[in-house]
Amino acid sequence: MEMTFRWYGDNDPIPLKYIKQIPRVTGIVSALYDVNIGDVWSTEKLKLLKRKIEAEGLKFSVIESIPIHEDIKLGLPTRDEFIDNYCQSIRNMASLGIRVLCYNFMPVFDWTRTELNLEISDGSNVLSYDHEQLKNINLREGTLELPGWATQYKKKELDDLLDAYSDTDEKKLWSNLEYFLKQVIPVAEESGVKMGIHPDDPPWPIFNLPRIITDEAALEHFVKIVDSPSNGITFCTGSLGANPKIDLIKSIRKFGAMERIPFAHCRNIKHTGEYSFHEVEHPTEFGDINMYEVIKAFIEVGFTGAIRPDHGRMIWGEKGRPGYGLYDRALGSIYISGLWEGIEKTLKGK
Ligand SMILES: [Mn+2]
Repeated sequence: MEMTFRWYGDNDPIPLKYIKQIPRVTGIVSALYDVNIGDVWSTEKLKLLKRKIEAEGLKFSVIESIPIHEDIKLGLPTRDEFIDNYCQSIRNMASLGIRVLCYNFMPVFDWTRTELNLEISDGSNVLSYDHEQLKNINLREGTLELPGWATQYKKKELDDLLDAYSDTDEKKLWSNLEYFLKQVIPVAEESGVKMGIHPDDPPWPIFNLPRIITDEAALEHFVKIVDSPSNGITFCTGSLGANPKIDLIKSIRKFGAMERIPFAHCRNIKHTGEYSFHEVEHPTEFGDINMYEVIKAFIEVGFTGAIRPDHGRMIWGEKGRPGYGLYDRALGSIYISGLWEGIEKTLKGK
């Protein structure tokens, strides 16, 4: 297992030299943030980012994420050019020895929360999702001042996009994903890159937009679309765990044994309703995810990929990017490393 940490590049208030001081963290998960969606990620830009990371003695282990242009998700005729570009980005990262690519296939919105600053009992602040609150949001009206993401679209742009998706149901989204995978995965395989799709977060449809990477059956279907070691999953315990019907441990054992988990996100959440939850500190006792069993399953299945602590709370007065402060993610990371060492040594009997 390689312990990694997400870094948002030069605009991240957390410098690499701080990340390097977290015990056992050796890898960086990063991305380019100045490339238009759909354009090729050039070797030059990636090389520059890689140099910065390596200058601190860290490794550029995972790209998270190269966004997928909406035209690909919508299956528009323009998708072919964007898919060609995506393939070229994969070849470029591979040429620099970056071998893991995390991505997602969620229409319009990435991860979605209804509150970015929920205060929990210890006085820290966390991200939360309340389904009833989300249902009351009408994207066609209002000011679009929604937590985190909606501000990235202008009103007209969002309206057009929602219209474009009006005839895209789950079946069509699956078929558009299949079209994408059948062209991209052979290139990833040839280049020695493992792609890991991030589950939809939360794993159910929102705003009448379809979401498909939502449960065990979906993951099972997904890995079969292209039977290749490059067609894998970013196993995000927080995203998948939001759906209590998913047996996380069974899924880690199943897809891990198939060697289809190149990358994992570890995060704990607490359910507050059937489709509602808030995030919590990483250890088992604070949430509904048994992190001990999660790590044990990864060890027993022989997982050798990268793990990163996922979203953390805002603690100790830290201000920063929601979910991506330094302190609580560092605590999460050392907790996961501690579990790993303890369980691994116990299993090996030493
Ligand atoms: Mn995640």
